[in-house]
Amino acid sequence: MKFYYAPGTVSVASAYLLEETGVAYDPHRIDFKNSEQTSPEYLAINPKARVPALVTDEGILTETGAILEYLAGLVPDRALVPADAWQAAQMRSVMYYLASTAHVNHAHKHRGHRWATQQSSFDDMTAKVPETMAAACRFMEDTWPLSPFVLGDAMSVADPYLFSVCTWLDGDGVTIADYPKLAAHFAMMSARPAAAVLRDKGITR
Ligand SMILES: N[C@@H](CCC(=O)N[C@@H](CS)C(=O)NCC(=O)O)C(=O)O
Repeated sequence: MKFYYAPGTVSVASAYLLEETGVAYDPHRIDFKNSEQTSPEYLAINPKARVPALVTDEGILTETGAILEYLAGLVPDRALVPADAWQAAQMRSVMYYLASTAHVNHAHKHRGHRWATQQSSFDDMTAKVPETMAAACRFMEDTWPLSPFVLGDAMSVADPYLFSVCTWLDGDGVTIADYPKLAAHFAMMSARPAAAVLRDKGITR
């Protein structure tokens, strides 16, 4: 499978799971500095002009949550989506929160042009990011098990998703050490072999 990513983005979540599961993939880096995500060639792959995108035998898949669940389905023995309906819903609750709140908070730092046109609006949005990301961290710390995995004893696809978001915290002005459970989760995920491979490949910084 061909996997389109950019270092330091949410595509790290899918890259992590690809490494964690051992599913074979061919990584293809999209050069944000040269706006490759808006090139005609890439728009033919993902018309949303975003990463990640995964080219499978069945078609092209976008959206982190969908890619993660697809990969989990390829390795059913790993049980990365809980069989229990309540646990599976808890996992999706985490993932929807990361996608619709934490990621959107983070995007206000450099992607203000999605929502506004004035430089003063961009500046205001950027200035707010440490506060909104800290609020997200407080919510996650106080609400999720995170012991050691997001859902508790067993790893799920929510774990690499949270890992990718935590790679942003330092740059977003948040001190992860202020959130001991989150910090322990990030340290644990950073110490797994999959994370080392991502560092070697330059997919995480
Ligand atoms: N909901 C999408 C969001 C993907 C997304 O926003 N990716 C960002 C990187 S974190 C991107 O490709 N940005 C390119 C741009 O804004 O030009 C997902 O979770 O996969």
